[in-house]
Amino acid sequence: ALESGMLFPRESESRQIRELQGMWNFRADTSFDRNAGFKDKWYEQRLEKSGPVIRMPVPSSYNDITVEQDLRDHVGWVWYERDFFVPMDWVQSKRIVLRIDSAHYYAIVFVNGRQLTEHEGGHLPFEAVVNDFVNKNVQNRVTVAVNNTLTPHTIPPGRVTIHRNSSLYPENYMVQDIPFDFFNYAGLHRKVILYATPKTYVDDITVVTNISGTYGIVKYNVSIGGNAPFSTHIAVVDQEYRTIAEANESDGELNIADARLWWPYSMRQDDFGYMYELQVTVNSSDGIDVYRLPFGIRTVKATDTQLLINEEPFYCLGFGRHEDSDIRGKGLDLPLIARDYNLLKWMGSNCYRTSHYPYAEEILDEASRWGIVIIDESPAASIREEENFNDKGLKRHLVVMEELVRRDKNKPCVIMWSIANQPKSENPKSGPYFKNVFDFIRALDPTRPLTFAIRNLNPQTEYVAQYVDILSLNRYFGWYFDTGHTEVIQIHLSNELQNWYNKFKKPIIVSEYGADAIAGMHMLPSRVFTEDFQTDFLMEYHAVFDVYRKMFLVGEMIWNFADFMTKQGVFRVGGNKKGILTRERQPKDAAYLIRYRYWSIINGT
Ligand code: BDP
Repeated sequence: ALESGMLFPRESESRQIRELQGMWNFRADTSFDRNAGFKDKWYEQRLEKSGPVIRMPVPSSYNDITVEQDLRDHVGWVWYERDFFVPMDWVQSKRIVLRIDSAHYYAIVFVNGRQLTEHEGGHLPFEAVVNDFVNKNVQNRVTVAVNNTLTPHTIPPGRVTIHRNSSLYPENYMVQDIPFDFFNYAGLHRKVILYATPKTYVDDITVVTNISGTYGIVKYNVSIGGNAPFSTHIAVVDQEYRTIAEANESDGELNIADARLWWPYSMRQDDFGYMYELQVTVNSSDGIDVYRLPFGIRTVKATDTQLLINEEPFYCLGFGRHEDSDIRGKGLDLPLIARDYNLLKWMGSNCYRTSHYPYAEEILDEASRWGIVIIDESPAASIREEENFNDKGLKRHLVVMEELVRRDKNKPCVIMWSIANQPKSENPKSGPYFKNVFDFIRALDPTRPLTFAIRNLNPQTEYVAQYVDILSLNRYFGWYFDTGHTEVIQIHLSNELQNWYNKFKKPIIVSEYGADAIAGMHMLPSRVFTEDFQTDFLMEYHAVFDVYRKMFLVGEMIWNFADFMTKQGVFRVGGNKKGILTRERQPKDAAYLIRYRYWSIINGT
């Protein structure tokens, strides 16, 4: 089990934050074994003493910042470094934490030349206390080595091939093969933060809510870190800063009269995304620590035909997405985040899946406020090879799930966990492997339904679907099958929905369906890759959805919200073009179709 909490750093009267964003020094290790940095101890002195450095923005992927193909396609370690200062009063009395919100894929962190911590896995945060590492009066140096190498036992899996045939390839030519359809962007993708708390502090909070009549029931558990004896005070505060319930126990239940529930905006256009705060105060000889956790009161449940939020049926009008944009790759970008939510709302989308990895907390916290529902997916994309299904991979998968639940458990927007995307669930070995993952996550969080995105077309040879609460099907009739033939989509899709429902008797979301369209390309009658085809294609699917959403279909998600970058390949013209928006977030024709459809469904017209 994980040893501590991972509360999102929030400022309060007892907590201070210093963000270490900006231009860092950067050097890619291009030595043959990619190990010069460790061999020559680049972290022991300033990085520029080791050789030439360039300037690199944090947060951002490093791949598309320069004009060098070598850096874009680099495999192995890169090194980041910058100076920072620690306020004097922090050094005297505070617990000082260095936190990295995402470093893809493996990271080792040094402060003033000494190793502070290491972490495996992008997309999820890690942190360490730095009090014993920092200098009080002079500047400090943080050095982060990040390695993007994927193996059959990383989550997600990948493979590095070294070509030994020197008559065909340069000496020791190295390429990274990735089995998934998005570019393996790497680097310090999200914030690097230095923050301070009192030495006895709020370490973790878990909130689980329920509804009884007009009451909201708030079960909470607070864990405290540090050594001093302490007392706690818990208060539920509403959006007008009124305290509406209080307690002194660190573990308990509070009843909220006339609770305002957290609703998706599509279900309550006048009252959505309502957030309370659980204000936790710890009082000890180390001082007072205050942490305010935003939460919402809501329930989620799957029946055998429906997905219920607050006991009312919810229908997902959504998308698969990516953290992806020009230049910054997967780097956190607030203007992009805000633009995306404005576009989601413009189209009437009430829901999306964080395909194919956990997104930044800044993104999810906006979803909670916008009343947009999230299916929170693990980074387990494309577990498809024989050698992925073993104990080493499984162990890693469980750690990732635990880190994901620890980070996102209190977010009201998150209504479901997606354990994986398109594992080879027709391989008998996937059965026991995934049973372990499902049992594990159900024990961690019994309050949310579970799913994974299914590529297998045949419910008769399916080994994992039996463990889900909701079936998520990724389907490409008319695109990867019967390419260009929109006239067969309806038959295929209805058969498919019936077959899977009949076998498993569980609600279904079509979690992916989509066609590439090059923005601006038109042909009538339509052909693949035109905007016209994308529109025709979607309409065929919608005709079927409109029949089954009155039965057991609980959601539709277009692949994809926006065009995104992939590895190079003969099917990918400058990336995957299945977006109904361009990568620059401008609409293709299909966006207007979707806007009309989604809002008509929301408004019941
Ligand atoms: C699906 C994958 C998704 C791909 C999509 C496609 O889940 O990651 O981008 O196919 O090929 O099967 O466009």
